[in-house]
Amino acid sequence: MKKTVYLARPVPIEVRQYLEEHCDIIEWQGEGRISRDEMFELLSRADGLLTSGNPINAELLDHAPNLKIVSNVSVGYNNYDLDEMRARGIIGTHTPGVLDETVADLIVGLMLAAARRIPELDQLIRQGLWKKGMQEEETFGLDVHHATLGIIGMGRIGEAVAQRARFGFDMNVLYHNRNRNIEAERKSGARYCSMDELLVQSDYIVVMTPLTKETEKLIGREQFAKMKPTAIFINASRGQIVDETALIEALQSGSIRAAGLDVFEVEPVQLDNPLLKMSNVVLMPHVGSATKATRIDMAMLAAENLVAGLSGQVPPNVVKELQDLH
Ligand code: 8YV
Repeated sequence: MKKTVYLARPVPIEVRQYLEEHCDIIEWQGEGRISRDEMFELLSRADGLLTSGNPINAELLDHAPNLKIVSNVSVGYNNYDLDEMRARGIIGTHTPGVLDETVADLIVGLMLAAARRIPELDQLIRQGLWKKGMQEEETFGLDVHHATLGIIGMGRIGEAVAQRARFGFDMNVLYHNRNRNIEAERKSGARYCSMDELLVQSDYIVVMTPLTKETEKLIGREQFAKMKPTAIFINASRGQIVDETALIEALQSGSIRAAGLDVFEVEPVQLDNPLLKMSNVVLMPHVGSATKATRIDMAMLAAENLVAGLSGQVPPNVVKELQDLH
């Protein structure tokens, strides 16, 4: 008898077809957003859940008596309450690897856009402000080539960024991580250093750590104060890793030069957020992995994780904190 999978988000047709071969799919068929009670009704019938971002907490799990596996269509899994999942013997999976290059592309795009003021100067032209006799200094940006890049969190995506920096822009790459990443050092010549040295030495600072209890608000007033006044700060990981009030203050005071952000403390970012009024900030709507090919790959990997977990196999991408459950 096929297991029942609750699709809490849409999936590409080829992924739906794959799932239908192996499972019975249930999903919200109504208009607008699903209500809490309607979601709980679907969960009450589910053996597996495919999601990206639903908080997997005690309340949700208490309404899912048959649930065996939760599959995130994302590499991050800060939506998982790992203790509650463990207490119930429910495994959680994620989608590492398939999105690394796509996210790294966006991070380099944010670096270039912030350094050369691409959105700001694009608007200058569209608003008819490009005038003969303009002072050249009005359009100056910063060089990326041969500058120093500091990567906080040298995982797979950090490694992909380091390679782009080293071989695309001849950058000097520093990194700070819980542990040395010898492979990254070998592949891109990245040099391990302390957080303080990275903050003081770097022209570009990229945060790429997972969001955990340890990394929440990792970058705050103290860290911004150590950065160069010409530093450009990039975050495409999770907004909560940064004290956003401290970031706003650093940008407004000139303590750092600019920022490129794909993630925010509150998403979607609110219209009254001061970041939206700053010309030295490049904003993207949490689209690090948002190319068609990559999102198909992520959804397919999440589906394969689900099917493996529901057929008694060890899914290939169980999150490390729950790997002993299977
Ligand atoms: C997902 C993300 O890529 O992968 C992650 O951790 O940050 C997300 O952007 C997106 O939700 C697609 O599922």
